[in-house]
Amino acid sequence: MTVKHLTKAATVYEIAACVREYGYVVIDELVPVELMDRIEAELQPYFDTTQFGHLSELGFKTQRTGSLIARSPAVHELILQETYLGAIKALLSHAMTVQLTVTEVNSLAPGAEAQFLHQDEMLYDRFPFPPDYEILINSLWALTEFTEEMGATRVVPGSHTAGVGAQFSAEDSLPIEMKRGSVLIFSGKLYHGGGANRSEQIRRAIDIGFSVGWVRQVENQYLSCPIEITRTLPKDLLSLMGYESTGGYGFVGDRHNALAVFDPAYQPLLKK
Ligand SMILES: O=C(O)CCC(=O)C(=O)O
Ligand SMILES: [Fe+2]
Repeated sequence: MTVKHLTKAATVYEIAACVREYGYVVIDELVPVELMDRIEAELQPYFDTTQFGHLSELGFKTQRTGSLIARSPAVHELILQETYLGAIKALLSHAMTVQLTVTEVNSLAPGAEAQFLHQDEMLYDRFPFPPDYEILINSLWALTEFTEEMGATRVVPGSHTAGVGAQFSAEDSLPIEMKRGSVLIFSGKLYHGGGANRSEQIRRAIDIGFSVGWVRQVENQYLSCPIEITRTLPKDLLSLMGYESTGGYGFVGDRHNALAVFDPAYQPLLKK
């Protein structure tokens, strides 16, 4: 078994095809290290004050620093990276709307133990979604380098077809080693977990997750970003945060598009 890697020249279709076939793909050095430096500088004050996890599933030596839209303007560039977002939208194109479901940095301190292998989809009450229906696509950007020793995320290749309740052991999994600025994109059905950090360095992943628009967000985007900041954001980001309404869900007032709260130019969904 080898880890599936693509270069940053890969097309949206190649990326989506890999995720469909293997359950995941790594795109090497998709964004410059300089963007990672800016994100790190913007988030450092929050890293310094984030508490460690209080559940073994979340890691007693793992910090999860959220609200990245509000806290790091540079993260907006990451989320809106064209090839990356194009691939995510292609993988969720069966949904009327695609939304951000989580934005947080997972920091594994030295001594952090390996996380249990799991499917991210299980967050939704372990509901057995159809095997051919993707509810969420997750991604982990390497804010620091990812080596096996530092606790690189481990994936079980092809396990996205195994279904709810499948059992895998650490030997079935591979470490996703990658350089800063690279990204691991994976299906919500893929079995994976954070590795054990046996190094002296902190391993940091920027976890940006997307889901179909009709499930509840894992991280509440409406409250994670103060309205004063939300008002300044571009429409593409507002839509991803969940402020895009369809004819069926997400409206405000008299069936108005919720985006009209920020700019009346976004027309009501229904014309008089
Ligand atoms: O940080 C990681 O390597 C993976 C974390 C993860 O999969 C999770 O918390 O759901
Ligand atoms: Fe996970």
